[in-house]
Amino acid sequence: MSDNITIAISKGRIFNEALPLLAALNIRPKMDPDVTRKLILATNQRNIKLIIVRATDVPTYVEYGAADMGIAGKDVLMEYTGNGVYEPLDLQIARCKMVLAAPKESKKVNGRLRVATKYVNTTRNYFADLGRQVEIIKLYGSMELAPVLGLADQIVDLVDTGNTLKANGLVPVATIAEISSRLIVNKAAMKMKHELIKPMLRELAAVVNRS
Ligand code: PRT
Ligand code: MG
Repeated sequence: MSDNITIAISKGRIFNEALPLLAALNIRPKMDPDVTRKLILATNQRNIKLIIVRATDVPTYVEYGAADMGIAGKDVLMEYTGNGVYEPLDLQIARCKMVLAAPKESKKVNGRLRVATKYVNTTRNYFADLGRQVEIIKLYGSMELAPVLGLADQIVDLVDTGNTLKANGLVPVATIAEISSRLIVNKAAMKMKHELIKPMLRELAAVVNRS
C-alpha cells in the first residue's frame, strides 16, 4: 500500500481558506499556487501533496482516484453527476448562498421563465421540486449579465456580500442552498489508506468544531 496522500484543491478562495485548516494538521505547502506554475505542490510532509485543479474538476479527480481526497464547494458537489465520492466533513469554509435572483424592477414574464446559470442540474432539480417548467440557459460565467441584456429573466448564482447582484440591479428572490466547502474522499482510498485518512478526518473535524 502506498503511504502517499494527494489532496485536490482549487486555488483562490478555497485554497486560501483551507490553508489554516491544513496548517492545524501540520500540512504546509512548500509553494504558493499564485506564484508557482507547478500544479503539484509538495508540502512539509513527505507523503502529502496538493494537486491544484479547477474547482469543478475536484470531484472528478477524487472519484477516479487521481487524488485521494479533495476540497470542493457544495455547489460543485450538488452539480456533479459522477458515481460518487465520500463527503465526510463540512469544512465550513468559502461559505455563501446559492440563490435565484431577478431584476429589481421585475418585468412580467410571458410564457416559460428563462433562467441562466452554470448550475444547470441543481436549477433543474430545484424547479422540478416546485413543479415548475422553466427554460434553463447554460452559461459558464458572468450570469448577472443575462437579465440585464434580456438573455434570461432570472439567474441562479452564488452570493456572498450581495455586491455583485446589487451592481447589476438584481435581488435574491429565493435561497436554493447554503454553500460551504466539503472534504471529499475517494471510496477505494478510504478503505486502502484508512490508517492515514481516518486520523486526518478526526483531527480536521476537531479543528473545524473549534473554529
Ligand atoms: O473562478 P474560476 O472560474 O477559476 O472557478 P470557480 O468560480 O469555480 O472558482 P472560485 O475559486 O471562484 O470559487 C470556488 C468556490 O468558492 C465555489 O465553488 C464556491 O463553493 C465558493 N464560493 C464562496 C464562491 C463565492 N463564495 C462567491 N461569492 N464562489 C463564487 N463566488 C462569486 C459568485 O459566483 C459571484 O460572481 O462571487 C460573486 C458574488 O460575490 P458577492 O460578494 O458580490 O456577493
Ligand atoms: Mg470564480
